[in-house]
Amino acid sequence: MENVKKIEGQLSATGLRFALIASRFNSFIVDQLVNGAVDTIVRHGGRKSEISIIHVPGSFEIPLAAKKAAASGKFDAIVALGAVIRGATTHYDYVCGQAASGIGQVALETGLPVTFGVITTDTIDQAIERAGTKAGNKGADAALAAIEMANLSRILEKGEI
Ligand code: INI
Repeated sequence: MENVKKIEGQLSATGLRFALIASRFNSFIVDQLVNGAVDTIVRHGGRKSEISIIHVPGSFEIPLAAKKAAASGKFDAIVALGAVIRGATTHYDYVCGQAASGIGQVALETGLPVTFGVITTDTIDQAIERAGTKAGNKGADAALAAIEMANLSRILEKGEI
């Protein structure tokens, strides 16, 4: 649209530092999300040496680790990676709810971009589809969102608007 000021983050990871918070639960899926996230960061100009992978037991524990990583001041963005697959119990709903709201809360409380690469599905097949097969790779998507938000945050914090 003409005469409208467009403000958006670039998709360049050059010079940016990332923390990937990865759950060990359902690691056969989460490992693929981690691979997708690292690949996306590197393909957008980031360096592997500027990526830290922080492991937590399950998706429920991601928010606390993300909060502490944000407080360290060592990262420009955080990518939360996990896989919550519905079982026969209601555990799924509690883990999903806590992971989603906790991750969002960390971003708002700390002001650091924290993106959501936690797959929530009914079946293992659906999770596999979202971890680098038919439905793309949600880890790669979350890493791309983190790159964009880190650059957008810099623009907004500098007041270049
Ligand atoms: N954690 C997950 O990351 N995915 C799951 O599917 C899952 N299920 O189904 O139970 C899960 N549970 C563990 C949870 O995240 C905590 O680690 C655990 O409750 C200890 O606090």
